[in-house]
Amino acid sequence: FSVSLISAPFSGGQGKLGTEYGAEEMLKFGLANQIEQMGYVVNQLSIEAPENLKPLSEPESGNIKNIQWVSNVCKELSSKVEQECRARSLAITLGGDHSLGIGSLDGSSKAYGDDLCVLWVDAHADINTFDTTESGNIHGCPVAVAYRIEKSPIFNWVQNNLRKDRLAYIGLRDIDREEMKILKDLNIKVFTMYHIDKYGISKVFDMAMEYMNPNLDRPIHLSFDIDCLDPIYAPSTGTPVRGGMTSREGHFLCEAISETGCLVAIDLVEVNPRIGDTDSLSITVEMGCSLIRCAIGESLL
Ligand code: DIR
Ligand code: MN
Ligand code: MN
Ligand code: MN
Repeated sequence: FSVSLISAPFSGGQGKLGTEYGAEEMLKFGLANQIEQMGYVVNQLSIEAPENLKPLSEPESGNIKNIQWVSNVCKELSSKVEQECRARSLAITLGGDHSLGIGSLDGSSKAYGDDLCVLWVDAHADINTFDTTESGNIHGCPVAVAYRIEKSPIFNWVQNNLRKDRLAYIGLRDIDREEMKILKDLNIKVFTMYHIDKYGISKVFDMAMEYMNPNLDRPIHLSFDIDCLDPIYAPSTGTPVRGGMTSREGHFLCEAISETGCLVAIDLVEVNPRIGDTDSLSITVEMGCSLIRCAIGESLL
């Protein structure tokens, strides 16, 4: 069984420099070696350098930042993720910011078709359209773009069979008003921090599976924004929100997904080594690596 680590050193989906170093820091911490020690064959690859994918100029796009650049980078990532998924290697995208989810979901869904189930684990819903976004940061929009809720022609290469009834969120606690409306109108399955407090993370995971993958026979893509965790456990990230998941809740979730045997792709995004001091950095980077290892079975007997 093999694992593909796909570095995606990109920060153009949001306003803070630094997420482009997330992948590098996790690799420097020894992630590839750690996964090899677990007995996997590791393929290390990288997307084409985002600097080389920068358009000469951006088209007029209202307040949306770097729209063509984000599109180019995500298209490149999509082809890498699709290729690794088709080779039946577990495709792990090391971000980078969460706009990359447009590319990674497109790639895995092109490889696995409409069976694909997506768990979006995040403090934020990331489902703004280009009309509803207040920040203009595309890392707040990837779900809308990937699921064709936002149909901007710049992203017309996004043509996949993702199904909104095979998507569930876990960990939300900072949802924009317009996002709330989209989630309700489209009847999307959401487990917020309230549900984690009320039922516990184990029950929440079971409910998510019961909803999208009751027989555990469909492939799962885990899109993990490190800011789903409380900032105590992941301080080096661009948009921290208090009241998040504990370290154990995050790890439990990864272990439970691993236990299904259905995991085919992971995104680990929004680690920003430029935010906070060196302690914050090592806490966050170690956390990212540890979560990935748990998701591929480190702590299962
Ligand atoms: C906000 C924040 N909803 C936005 N989103 C973030 O910019 O659209 N996503 N931080 O990760
Ligand atoms: Mn987030
Ligand atoms: Mn907000
Ligand atoms: Mn996110």
